[in-house]
Amino acid sequence: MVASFPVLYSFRRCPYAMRARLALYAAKLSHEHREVDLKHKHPEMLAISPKGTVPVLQLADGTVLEQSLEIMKWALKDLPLCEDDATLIEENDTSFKHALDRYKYPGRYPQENDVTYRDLGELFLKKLEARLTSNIGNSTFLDMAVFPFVRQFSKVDEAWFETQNYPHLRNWLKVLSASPLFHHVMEKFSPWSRGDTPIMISF
Ligand SMILES: N[C@@H](CCC(=O)N[C@@H](CS)C(=O)NCC(=O)O)C(=O)O
Repeated sequence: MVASFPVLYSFRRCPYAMRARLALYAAKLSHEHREVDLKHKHPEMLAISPKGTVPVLQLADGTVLEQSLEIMKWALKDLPLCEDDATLIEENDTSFKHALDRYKYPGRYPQENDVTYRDLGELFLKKLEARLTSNIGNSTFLDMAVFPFVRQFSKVDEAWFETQNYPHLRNWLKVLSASPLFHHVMEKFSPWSRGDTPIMISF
């Protein structure tokens, strides 16, 4: 059954779901929130998106958006995304995410321990640092698309990160982390079950 508001299947700590929520909340798009337990995914979600990843957004007309960037583009139709930013987002989603996962969970990739994934991740941080000399924390498409991932990277070893030469990046993380928008999207919800009173995010 299709609801009268878009329905978002989400997981609080997933960086892809976080960027989708940032976009929906920044655009003030009212929707129903369904928190997903990734170990027990809802049949309702799998029925519309069998690939089984979050976020998934089902629009009121039944259309299903099952990639975080698709959801962002739908929500932020009016926010410009320039070529350079699209290239950085692509790098975030490929080589930076690859390095982030291995830096964050070295035990999961023991065969690859000879590579310093922090160094590989820093290739991206350096580009972002250069890009952030202007226009920080304005909640542009780029900010929202990469912030959840860079935040995760910065938290793997905060003491190390604090001493590195990323003044703009650090400030950008600080501004966005302290923003009402970020606090709002990080609200905690229990996993949704059919029959629950819908959690409406209303604007
Ligand atoms: N390309 C997808 C990636 C989404 C993704 O990988 N989400 C993770 C959580 S962060 C997920 O749902 N994984 C499935 C699982 O853990 O079972 C997007 O951009 O939306």
